[in-house]
Amino acid sequence: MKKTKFLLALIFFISPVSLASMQMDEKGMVMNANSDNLPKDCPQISETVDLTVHAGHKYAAKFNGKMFAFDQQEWNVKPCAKINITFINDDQIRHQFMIHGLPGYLYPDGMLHLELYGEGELKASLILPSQKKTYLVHCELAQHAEKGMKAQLKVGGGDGNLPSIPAISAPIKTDNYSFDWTVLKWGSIMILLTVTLVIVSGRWILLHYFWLRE
Ligand SMILES: [Cu+2]
Repeated sequence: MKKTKFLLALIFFISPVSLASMQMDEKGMVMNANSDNLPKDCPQISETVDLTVHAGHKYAAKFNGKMFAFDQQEWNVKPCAKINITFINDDQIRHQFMIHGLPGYLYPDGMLHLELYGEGELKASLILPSQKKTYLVHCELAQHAEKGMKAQLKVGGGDGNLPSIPAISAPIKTDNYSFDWTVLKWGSIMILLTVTLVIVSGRWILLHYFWLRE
């Protein structure tokens, strides 16, 4: 009897978790994809967009001080659009494509999560609500977003820019790449003294030993 109660309690406890749909294999995983369920505020799908997103180190090359990036930093779709995402990881390390702020009744934790453990490709669909909103897209692995893997998805023009999107918005905390001249203080004084000494003594040697002899 106790065992049955325990099992029932366990099932009750686990069941909300099972709402989150998840596909997983040896190369990656997709969590909370939704290709059929319309958001409450959408009478129908307004447009279907095929979106290919690349993730990799090479896409960060054009951004000063960045290490990882998506090939694009912004996408624009209509309210109630369905997006068929093809996520491609060009690196040999893990990368994610996560969209945050989605309605919780369709996407548990308000999130769509695609992840590749290395080079590869994944597909997933989602349907967006009608609200004009800017959704955060990023890779949540430690330091990947801070190092550039951050983007935004605008629905109906969005509701502004998110901070720290490479080449789109100013960072919250700016990295400083200016040269610290104070480290050169003593070094430069020594160099200046040496150069002056060489010039002065050189002139003196030339004057006294060669030119003035005759
Ligand atoms: Cu990453």
